[in-house]
Amino acid sequence: MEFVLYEQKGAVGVITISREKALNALNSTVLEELDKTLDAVNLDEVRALILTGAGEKSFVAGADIGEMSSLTKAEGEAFGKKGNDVFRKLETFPIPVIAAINGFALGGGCEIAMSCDIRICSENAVFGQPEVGLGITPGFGGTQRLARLVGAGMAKQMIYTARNIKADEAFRIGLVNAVYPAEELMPAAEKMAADIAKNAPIAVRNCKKAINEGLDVDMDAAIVIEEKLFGDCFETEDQTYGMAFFLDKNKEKVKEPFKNC
Ligand code: DAK
Repeated sequence: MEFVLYEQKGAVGVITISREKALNALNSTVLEELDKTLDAVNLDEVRALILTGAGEKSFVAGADIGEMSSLTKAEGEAFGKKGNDVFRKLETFPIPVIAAINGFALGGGCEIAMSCDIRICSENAVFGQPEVGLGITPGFGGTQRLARLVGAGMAKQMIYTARNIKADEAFRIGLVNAVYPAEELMPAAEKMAADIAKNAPIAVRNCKKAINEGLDVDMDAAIVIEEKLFGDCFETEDQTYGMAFFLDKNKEKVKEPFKNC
């Protein structure tokens, strides 16, 4: 791959968008490579993913403005579909994805981070949806995901003004869960991913599905989704073992890793 690196560290996979010269901006090749990388993740072994950008300055500085500038309407639509498909693949990926945001997360960069389950960032991170200043609307889900994450009022302010915000403000409005000094960001992401990977994989996957699918429907339907996914955990080796371990009064016992994926 030219612009996307993938490394598996035990049960954690790390995807790095690596196009530093253009601050990791998303061109068609990056989007295609991201798609292929996700397809190649070994879901029998990997239980959580981290998505980050190469270098110290930028996570992703948006969609590639050079590539987009000369698109026709039909090409713009095709480019948008390519992005939306890969963002949706990330959002619905069976295992949790943590965005480790190490600098600029603008336009498509903010949007790809919002397609991940959890966002943490470095102190130098900058977030924004600058699209209206370029004559377009956010096109990779920004109008939808930002409003769901930070509320319609704050999303509208950020999108209409195209004003960037810094890490502390992103934390204050709930766009990121935590802010770290730059050198502590990846260790924190890896620790969080490892904490997730320790838990019962079928249960974690079902939690992701229940939260995502439940948010799209009313509470009565959401509870039915939860019931189904809750029931689905029973009779799995992990559920049998996890509960038996709790009930076992032997203080000397050591918890075994969960096995199923
Ligand atoms: N695209 C292409 N190249 C970019 C880029 C981008 N988004 N951002 C930065 N670069 C390149 C710069 O052109 C420069 O290249 P060289 O001149 O060295 O060749 C290099 O990265 C370093 O950038 P700067 O020299 O500008 O670095 P600074 O530190 O001075 O500034 C900056 C950093 C991040 C503030 C600045 O680069 C900047 O404002 N970049 C643009 C940020 C931006 O506006 N991003 C949003 C893009 S719009 C769609 C769906 C989605 C989208 C579009 C359509 N459809 C449904 C069809 C998404 C749109 C967007 O994301």
